Amino acid sequence: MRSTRMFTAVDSHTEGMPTRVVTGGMGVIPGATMNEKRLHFMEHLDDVRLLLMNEPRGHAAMSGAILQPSTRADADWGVVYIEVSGCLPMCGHGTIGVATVLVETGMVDVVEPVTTIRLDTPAGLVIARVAVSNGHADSVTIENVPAYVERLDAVIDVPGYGTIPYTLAFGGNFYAMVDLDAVNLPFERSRQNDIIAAGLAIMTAINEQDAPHHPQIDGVDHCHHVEFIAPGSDATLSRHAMAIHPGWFDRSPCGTGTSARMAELWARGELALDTDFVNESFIGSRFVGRLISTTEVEGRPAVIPTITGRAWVTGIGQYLLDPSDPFPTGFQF
Ligand code: PYC
Repeated sequence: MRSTRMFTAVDSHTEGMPTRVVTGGMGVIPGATMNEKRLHFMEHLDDVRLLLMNEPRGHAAMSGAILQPSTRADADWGVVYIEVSGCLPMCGHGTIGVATVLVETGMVDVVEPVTTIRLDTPAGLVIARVAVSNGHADSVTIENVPAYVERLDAVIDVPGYGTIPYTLAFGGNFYAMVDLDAVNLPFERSRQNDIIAAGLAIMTAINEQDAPHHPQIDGVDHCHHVEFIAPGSDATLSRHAMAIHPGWFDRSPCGTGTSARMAELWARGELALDTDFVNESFIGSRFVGRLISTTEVEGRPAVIPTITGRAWVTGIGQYLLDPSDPFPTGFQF
């Protein structure tokens, strides 16, 4: 066996969605903040993401998180998120996976019944409270960065689809929320290719015609997520299909998407603080969200969301790169 790279990772899934938590092999990424590390990684180290996320080590909907030393005094660990689409500023299912792995591997001091882990993410400080019994991480509640609505009840001209109503909100990433009825598609996995095609057309139209920019987080300047809301959804229980660039669905209920959706429902006056909101994924798995306080982001009314979900450790692996491997950055099929 020969290898020029070796990464150690603990694999997990959060309500169906994988998080490959990279615990070794990366070293310290340059950057004074976690977002600077994310931007440096994207520019200079992206081959690592491609190796670990793409086939044959990953797959078309692969996602992960690289552990880093925190850059802030008030956090325990830093995280750079990686997935097939790039490096997100924040990932909810990924954070639930990271917190579960940190507890179950003993990489943090484990306290029962609740272990609190403060995470330095590119989008800001995220607090994970892990419910632990007999050493097992039973569930994780993350306190997310501020979520806010950027555009309520906007419309966009989408070639091939006409004028589509949408709401754009930030919950750690920008989400365009669109009723599935608006693109005349049913909430059925048998129509997943059509739903992805509509999602990609909508995100392309938004990015070409009116790309969003986060006022405080450098490099957050596009919409790569379309949250298609299923008929019958309301502020108590919402079902959705989350279409993600360049063409896959979140298997989990999407923590940052759930945050954006709650910000929308709050802006409409439909979701009050301290009220449970259940968000269901395309595969039927669920997160429970809550809004715990209000704040503001550069003058925009904003809310602090919490998201509760579960993750399970699925394996521990060492991922190698043999120098003769013809696919050093993997491939997408
Ligand atoms: O859970 O925030 C999330 C997420 C983003 C993309 C996939 N999952």
